[in-house]
Amino acid sequence: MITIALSKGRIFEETTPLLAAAGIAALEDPESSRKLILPTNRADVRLIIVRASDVPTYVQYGAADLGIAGKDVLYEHGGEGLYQPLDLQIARCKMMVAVREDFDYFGSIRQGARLKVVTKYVKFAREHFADKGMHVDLIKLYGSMELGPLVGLADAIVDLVSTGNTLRANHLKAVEEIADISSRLIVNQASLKLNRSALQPIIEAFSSVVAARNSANN
Ligand code: PRT
Ligand code: MG
Repeated sequence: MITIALSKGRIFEETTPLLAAAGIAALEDPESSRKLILPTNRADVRLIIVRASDVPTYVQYGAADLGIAGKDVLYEHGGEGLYQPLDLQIARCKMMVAVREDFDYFGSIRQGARLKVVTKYVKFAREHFADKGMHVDLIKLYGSMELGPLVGLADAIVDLVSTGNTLRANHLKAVEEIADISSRLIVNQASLKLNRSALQPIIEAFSSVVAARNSANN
């Protein structure tokens, strides 16, 4: 049995065409089903639906052979035990620093102010501000970072931005870009050694879709 760990929402949606290229289709929709283990059209393949930030953990310990996770999640996880053969170029966004529209971010940095920053992405944030030589107080949140600067919890946020609609709706502005984010295929290292003949065709099918999309965009 091959087990593939996915999160519902954007990753599941953008993975569906990749699975189709490998001849795999879920038999139920995770948005409407309450099942955590979804059978597929192939008796030897099943999908497990977990939180986006838990995908690397399931794959690391071999509870799933394959998974798909954002670079944000992989970086915070650390990547131990994971083989990362392919950037799938899906669920793209940017890791950014944002502040209130009326906050003079670069002015406060020039004055050497010690900023308070809320984020779910503590490793990204710590490294970004260390590279800039800035001392900040990092406050860990698990969601809705955008609220932090609006209620005085923080001066800045480090969060993912795709359309920018969430920032605009909350009168925030992006002031710095930290990284381009997309999702990667991750593989349990031991599974790949023991079960290469079953996993390799799936990896190759995903890889052909990515290559075809890249050449269509160039
Ligand atoms: O939602 P949950 O707490 O369960 O977990 P999650 O947010 O980690 O998972 P999910 O499914 O929302 O995201 C899965 C992956 O999609 C992330 O790990 C990213 O790699 C990627 N991704 C791509 C995004 C976004 N775009 C994105 N826009 N993840 C989150 N967002 C959020 C962002 O945090 C912000 O709150 O969407 C909001 C901003 O979006 P815009 O379009 O208004 O700019
Ligand atoms: Mg989310």
